[in-house]
Amino acid sequence: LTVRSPRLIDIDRQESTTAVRGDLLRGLSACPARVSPKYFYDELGSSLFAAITRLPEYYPTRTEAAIFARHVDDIGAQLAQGLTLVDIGAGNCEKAAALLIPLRVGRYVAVDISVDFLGDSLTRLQLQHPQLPMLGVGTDFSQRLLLPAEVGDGQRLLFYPGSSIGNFTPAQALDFLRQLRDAAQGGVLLIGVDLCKPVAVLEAAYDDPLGVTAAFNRNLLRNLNQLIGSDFFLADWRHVAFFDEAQSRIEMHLEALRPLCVRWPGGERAFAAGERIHTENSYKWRVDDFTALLGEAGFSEIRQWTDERCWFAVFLAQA
Ligand code: AVJ
Repeated sequence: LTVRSPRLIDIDRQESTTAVRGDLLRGLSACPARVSPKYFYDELGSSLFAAITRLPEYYPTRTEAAIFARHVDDIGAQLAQGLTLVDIGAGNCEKAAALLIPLRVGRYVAVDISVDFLGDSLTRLQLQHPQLPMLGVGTDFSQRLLLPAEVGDGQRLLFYPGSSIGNFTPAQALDFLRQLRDAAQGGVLLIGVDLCKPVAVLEAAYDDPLGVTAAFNRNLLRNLNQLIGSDFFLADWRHVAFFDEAQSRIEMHLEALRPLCVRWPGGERAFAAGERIHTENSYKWRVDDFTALLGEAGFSEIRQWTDERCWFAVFLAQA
């Protein structure tokens, strides 16, 4: 038996490494220093994130999966069959894999910044669904979501699970939802959103005792060394994660353990002991506020499902 290998297109291949370099150097030179969370996801970073989703403290992935498992028939009843499922930030494609059959998906398109990781994930998934047309799209959608014509003209179900929307500030989230609405071309959006909950639960999820989240955060420095030729020494940096009530977000930082200087070809940056690099925000929403945001972005017929603790919500909305 031969199974076709899924087609892969890499949209940003030509997007010069100089753009990435410029972006990173600007952030590293800023005060306070910052690096976009999109740089977490090199191959090892993507694997570390997959490990995070299996941690007992990291509730979002399993809570969302339980919501889907429990309500998939109800969700499917709202949808036509044969839709093109467009998985934004597909990663290991695990979340969508569980929905392909129950939602009677006709075509699967996986979009992710990490195209190498995507290729492996899709090849595995194609073995389980030999008949399902699949396409992988490598693109950095964090600035601008543009889907190539190869996605096809089937009715679209845009899938943005895992509360990745949480990386955006509310203003950025509104802008991104509008882009999702355009990309849906009159179809629907299925999106997972992490909700406000006791601070101790949140902070444990982002600072686990096994240290996987710390490794995920510090791996960013390895990736930076690769990308810009810097000389970050990982043992000099510690993982910091806390909930900021005022902004309703988890912040992750890397904190210098001693005064140090990081060098790269053409530049350097000194850090005082305790100085931080801001690496991620993960906003936590209230159901009513996110419903309002979807409405503001132009979505209608908004439905929502949650777990019994109301820790996570899945929204379905008409584009
Ligand atoms: C992939 C952005 C949803 O914010 O929970 C997990 C990333 N960072 N642990 C999140 C993450 C640290 C994750 N998102």
